Amino acid sequence: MRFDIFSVFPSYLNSLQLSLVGKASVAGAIDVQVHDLRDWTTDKHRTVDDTPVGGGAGMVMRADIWGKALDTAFVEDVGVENPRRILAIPTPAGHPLTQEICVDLAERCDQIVIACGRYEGIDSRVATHYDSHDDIEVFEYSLGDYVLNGGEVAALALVEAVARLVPGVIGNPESLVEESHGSAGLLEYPNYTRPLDWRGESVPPILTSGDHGRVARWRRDEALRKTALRRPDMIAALDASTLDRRDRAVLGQYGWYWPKNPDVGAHPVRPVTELSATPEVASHYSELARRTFPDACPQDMLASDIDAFMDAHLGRDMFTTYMESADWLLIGLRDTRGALIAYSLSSIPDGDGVAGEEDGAPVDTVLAAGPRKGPLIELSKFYLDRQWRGSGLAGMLMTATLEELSSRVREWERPYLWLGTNTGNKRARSLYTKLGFEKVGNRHFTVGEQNNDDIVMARTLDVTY
Ligand code: 6GU
Repeated sequence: MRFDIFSVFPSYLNSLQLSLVGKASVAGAIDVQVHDLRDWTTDKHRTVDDTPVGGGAGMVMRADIWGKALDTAFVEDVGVENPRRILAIPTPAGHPLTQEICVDLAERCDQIVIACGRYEGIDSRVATHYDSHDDIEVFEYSLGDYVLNGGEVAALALVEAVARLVPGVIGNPESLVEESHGSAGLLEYPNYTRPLDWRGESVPPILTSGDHGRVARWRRDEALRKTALRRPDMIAALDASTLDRRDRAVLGQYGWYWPKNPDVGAHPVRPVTELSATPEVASHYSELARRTFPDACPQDMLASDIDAFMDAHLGRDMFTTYMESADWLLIGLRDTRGALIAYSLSSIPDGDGVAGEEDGAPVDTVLAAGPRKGPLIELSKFYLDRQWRGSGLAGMLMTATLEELSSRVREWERPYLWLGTNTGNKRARSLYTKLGFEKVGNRHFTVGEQNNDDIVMARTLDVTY
């Protein structure tokens, strides 16, 4: 790989003679040539810039000087036939430079020519001109969202990032595998060495346990945590089908979820809680309700009864009522694209919080079941769209529901949340048990003509599972 760097401060690039890049040059794995742009000027003052056409502050570097300089690099024999050449131009207005791009450049290029601008940059025709050459690709790149005085630091960064990926430059290519921005798509886990105790800080004991499996798992947990905190954009770009149960437990703590059996290439999402939905989105709720309600009904229930029930309780108008009434709490979860993926609906008794006996509300059942006192809130609906079941999202929805209910009934003494679920719905029962509910009794629940046996479960509002 050959690098040609053009700058008005060539000595800025002397550091390329140091360290790994310097050694790789001496060994011949790479060839780095630095050029002084002023060598291509013809006037006494060796001028490389002029005022911007159209007016404005600063100076712009001249296309004619750059053209003469760069032409000399692009006719260089770089030791292969039909070399693949890149003109890299550092600029804060460029594409963000990434590890993926560096890997691609290291694999695909024979020569990288870097044109370091100063002042307000290089006349734009330079990029356009070389881009029109079939054998040259122009790549304008940026190191990040801040402004440097010139491209030299960015040239050093590009040479170092690409050169270390050229075969023969790094002694142990294995060290490239686990590093940040490597194939795992995560930031690297923290590293430690001796002394094991330093200024009162010790090395995590698991690392000295000798248990390689547990060390690997700990490192992955830490990499996931660090990435979740610092680079949520990288979590959102992960392939969810490559993440395991333990990954889910870690990322769930930072609000990330994905369907239980994600398609290959599906990404984790950080659902957003919708606490005060307004009637414009009532149809989102009724559509989700109509998709999910039949799943909670017993096998033998008549489709016509289910439809009639949904018409009466889960239509758009009903959701508008739930949204507008202080007696109901409706909470939704939306995915990254804004689609509604889960909701809960709670019925809050008014006044002093003493519930009435509606629809077989089992006040007595719940109160009789234990040393419980206080008003009862009914968790009337708690539904996740199908692909989200078993994803852990139910925990997020329950936490949001409990927290919001707690804040609404702060003055109540020991409030309880209860629900009825069909006796045959084992999945729901085991979920509610996981979410802190206990069975406290039974009730009958009528859908259409049919009488259904429900179990009644209850829990306190404090958020601990
Ligand atoms: Cl590549 N050049 C300059 N001048 N400033 C920058 C940059 C590049 N990347 C971030 N800031």
